[in-house]
This record gives sequence, C-alpha cells and structure tokens, in this order.
Amino acid sequence: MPSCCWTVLVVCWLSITGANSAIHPPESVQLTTETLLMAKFEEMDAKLRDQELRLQNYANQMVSLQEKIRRLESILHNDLKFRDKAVFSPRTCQEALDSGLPEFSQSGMYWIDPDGVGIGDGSIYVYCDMTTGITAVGHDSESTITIPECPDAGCYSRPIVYPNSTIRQLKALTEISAECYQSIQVNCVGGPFTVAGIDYAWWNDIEGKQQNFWSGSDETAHICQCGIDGNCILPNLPCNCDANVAVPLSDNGKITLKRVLPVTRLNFGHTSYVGGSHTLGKLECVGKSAAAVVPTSCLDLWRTGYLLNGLYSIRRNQKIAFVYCDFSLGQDVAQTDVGYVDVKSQPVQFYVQKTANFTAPAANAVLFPFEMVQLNEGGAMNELMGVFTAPKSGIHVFDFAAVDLPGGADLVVNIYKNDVLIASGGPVGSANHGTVAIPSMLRLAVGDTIKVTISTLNGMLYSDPLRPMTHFTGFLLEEDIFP
Ligand SMILES: *[C@@H]1O[C@H](CO)[C@@H](O)[C@H](O)[C@H]1NC(C)=O
Ligand SMILES: *[C@@H]1O[C@H](CO)[C@@H](O)[C@H](O)[C@H]1NC(C)=O
Ligand SMILES: [Ca+2]
Repeated sequence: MPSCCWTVLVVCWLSITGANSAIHPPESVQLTTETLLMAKFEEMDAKLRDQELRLQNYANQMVSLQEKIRRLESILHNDLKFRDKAVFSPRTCQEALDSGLPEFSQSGMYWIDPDGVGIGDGSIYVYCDMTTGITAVGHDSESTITIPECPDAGCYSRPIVYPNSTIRQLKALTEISAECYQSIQVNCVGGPFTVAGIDYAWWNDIEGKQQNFWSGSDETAHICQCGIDGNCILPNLPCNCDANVAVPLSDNGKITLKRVLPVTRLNFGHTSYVGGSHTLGKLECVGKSAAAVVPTSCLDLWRTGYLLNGLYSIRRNQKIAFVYCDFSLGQDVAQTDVGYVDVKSQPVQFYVQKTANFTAPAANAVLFPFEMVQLNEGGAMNELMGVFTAPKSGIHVFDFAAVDLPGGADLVVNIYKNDVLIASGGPVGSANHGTVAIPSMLRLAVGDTIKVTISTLNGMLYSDPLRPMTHFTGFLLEEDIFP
C-alpha cells in the first residue's frame, strides 16, 4: 500500500478519535473507536481495490488503443504507398496479383475494396493467396462448432458474422469474381436435415433466404455432395445425415452458387441423439467475372472496373447503344439509355449510271454494265456485272430510277435479292419517256446480292452520255456490328 494512503488513514483516525472523546466515556470510546476504525479501514480497502481495478482497466484500454493506432498507422502507410503509385487499390486479390506490384507478392491479409475505391463501403480485410489469386473472407464460425441436442426445426441457429467485411462488399466481391464457393462439413448422429418433407436444418444466404442445398449450385434442390455423387449411405436419400440413425455420420459439400453466397446463418434441429457439429469454411472467390468481352450494360462496365460516371457505348443486340452510367452506388449502378451509335465498320455506298440506251436481250435480262461510276465506296457494286454484293450485314437502302424508250416492249424493271424478286416498277403501256422509280430498303446478310433486271424482251431504257438518265444508288443504312 503506498504511503500516501496510510497518511489518509491516520488523519481519519485522528479526526474520529478527536470528535468522539469529548462526548463518550473512555471504555465505550475505545470499543466504538475500534469498530469505527475497522469499518473505515474496510471501506478504504474496498475503495483501493476498486481503484486498482479501474487502473487495470485503463491499462487494458491503453493497450487496445495502441493496437488500434498501430493498425491505423499501417492503413495510412499503405494508403500513402498507393498514392505514390497513382492510387491502386485492388477490388479482389486476383486484381492485386494481376497488378504485379511487389507489395502484393506475398500471401497474407490485405485491404481490398470490391465495390470500388471512393464509392460504396470502405475497404475490407481479407486473406489473399497470391499463388492462386483467391480472396478468402473469414468469419466468426470457422472452427468446428458443436450443435447441441434440441428437437425442433431450426432450434439451433447460429448467425455467421464476417467481422472485417460488409454484406455490400461481399455482394460486390461475388459479382466481380469468376467463381465463389464456401465449403461446409456437418457431423451428425441422427440430426437429419430434411426428413418426411420437413426441413429441420437449413442455411440462410446473403439475402437471408432459406437454402437446403449443402453442395453444388442447384438452389431448388435439397441435396448434399453424396447425393450429387450418388453414394449416400442410403441410396434413396440426398444426404447421409438424412438417414436419421443413431450412428455418427457426416455430410460435406462445397456451395458454388456465387449469387447466393456467403452463408449468413446455419440452422439445425432434430438433433435428438447427441447433437453434432458444423465446420464452415471461409468465403473464397477467384478469377474475374466473365463479363462479356463487349459490355452489354453499365453493370458489365462496372464489373470490368469502370467507376467514373459518364456516357458509354455498350452492345445491344447487333448494335451499339449509348448509355449514361452512374456508378456512384457501385454495383447498384444506374443506367440511362440515350440512343444508338451509328457506326459502320466500312463505308458501303454507291451511285452508278448507264450512259447508253439499253435494250433487254432476253426476258429478265440483268441490267449491265453501268458505264458511269459516280461513287463506289467500299467497292461492293460491280458496275460491269451490274451486281451489288453486301460486304456487311445490316439494313440497306437502294433506289433505281430510269426513263422508258419508246419502240420497245412494255418496260417492267425488277429488283432481285439473290434470286428472289423483291420489287417491280415501270410505266404502263409503251409510254414515251415514262419514268420508272423503285426505292427499296432491305436487310441483307453478308454475301447477299442485289441486281436490276428488265422483265420484257426488248424492253428499252433511254440514256446518253450528256444526259445520263438511268440511276442506281445504294448504301448501308444500319450495320449489324455484332452479327
Ligand atoms: C479481422 O481482422 C483482424 C485484424 O484487424 C484479424 O485479427 C482477424 O483475424 C480478422 N477476422 C477474420 C474473421 O478474418
Ligand atoms: C438512244 O436512243 C435514242 C432514241 O432512239 C437516240 O436518239 C439516241 O441517240 C440514243 N443514244 C445513244 C447514246 O445511242
Ligand atoms: Ca468502396
């Protein structure tokens, strides 16, 4: 006991004896004083022990604060290191590994930010296996945990807590990874998962939804790995534990449906014999989500790492659409459609003319050649043969216009796609300088051909070099960029 406390005691004793001696007789004074003194002493002693306890608490708090400061310093240090390197904060361990940066060469605990730096939730603390790129998110129930005896469905229920992560970040992680899985082993003596159509055991997924598949990825099934492999202890049952017999059995599996992972709660019941135990692995994710090579949504863009709000081009069916993406909410990305991007992989447009009179040498004769080529970008029009061959698939526009020359048979002009008649036109009767005009718009596949024919033998078209009067134009209006 420190000397200062003794001083306090002596002072107390003096004040007590001094006050009492004036009023009471000496014998009783002696007794009372002693009793009082003892009481006082015990009171002081208790206070002292209380103080010591408080001091110890403060010391503990100090240690924990020091630990927190140390952690914060290391985060800050990492942060500054990233800043030096023009900010690289990986979203997954795979990204960290792929970066090739020396600070990510060793397997260990790392801070990653699956929903994106500067948006959504703060970084989470995970184990990175830097040989495989696996991100492993730990929880509070990784060791083997005993399931007590209890009769009812779900009478034992344990929440699974991922202390260094958030639900949002876990969702983002599974969203951007190629594969995620979580392994589970259940030892049982009796303790069926499902018996006679009643679910006694189940797990809850990331949305809190009840799930009864203990392996694989079939959300609709109640099944264990032995059920998938067809080697359960009773061949007609999907799980060993479902045998519901008083002998130790076990089921283990690997849940691979990443959309519903991770497990957020385990529930067991009907564990009437001696209970059992469960062992749940970390949530493990690997690879990068197979977002299409060409993104089809803002979400795809987000998956591949886009975080800046703005206008983006994405694939929509055969075309390219223009959208506004707002990534402020991470995976809950907002997409606003703006329209389609008019883009062609090559120019396809022509304008050819005949500058000579033409008399059809046969019924349905192809009109050729076109002596004058005003334009033939892309070279799809063979002016000598009079045949257009589509180099790209998509919607094409054609227009044919000419003037009838009297003296021949009735003029009927046709447009043929491949060898199928698409459109016809021509002046009625053997008109003098009657006009024919056939506008058309057609969806063509690569290699489809378009040509103009004259139906009637001796049908005649009028033209001359100074005043060309037979015109054939065409162009690709909308290309199927993704055939
Ligand atoms: C959470 O992070 C702490 C360090 O901050 C670590 O000691 C602990 O093991 C982590 N817990 C899990 C479940 O990963
Ligand atoms: C086309 O035919 C018309 C009418 O017969 C004739 O006047 C004209 O000279 C011809 N043109 C050519 C280029 O032969
Ligand atoms: Ca974030």
